[in-house]
Amino acid sequence: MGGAAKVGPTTVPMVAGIKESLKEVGLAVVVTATSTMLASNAMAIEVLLGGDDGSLVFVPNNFSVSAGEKTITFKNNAGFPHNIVFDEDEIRGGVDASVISMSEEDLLNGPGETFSVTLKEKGSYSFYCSPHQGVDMVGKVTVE
Ligand SMILES: [Cu+2]
Repeated sequence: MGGAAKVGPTTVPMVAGIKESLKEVGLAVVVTATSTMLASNAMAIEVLLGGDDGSLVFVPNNFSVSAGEKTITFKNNAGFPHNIVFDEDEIRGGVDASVISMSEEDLLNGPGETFSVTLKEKGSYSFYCSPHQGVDMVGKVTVE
């Protein structure tokens, strides 16, 4: 309890101090860099491979991102191995599915393994997990 009580009084003066020193160019640069870092983290979207209940699904399986701004990170959660293959017949024309996909044979085998992709062209893109396509492990992302 004593330790927790100290946090408030200690934190408040530090924040006030940073705001006051914004006039100093050096510190202003540090503050700007920190804000940029937070913004880019907020731009990422994480899609879980496999539901917490072990179901063979993408979570979420239908979502939107802004063109070229968000990195989509697919992360092994349950029921792996999984992979992510964009359907060449169901993605925006002119985009090479093989460039944004894992290969059909390539698999994420371990817990927490990831595959990331950034989509730059607007349109809708359907994707599937090749080991589980037969049980409808499919998803769709709309790039706006
Ligand atoms: Cu799968």
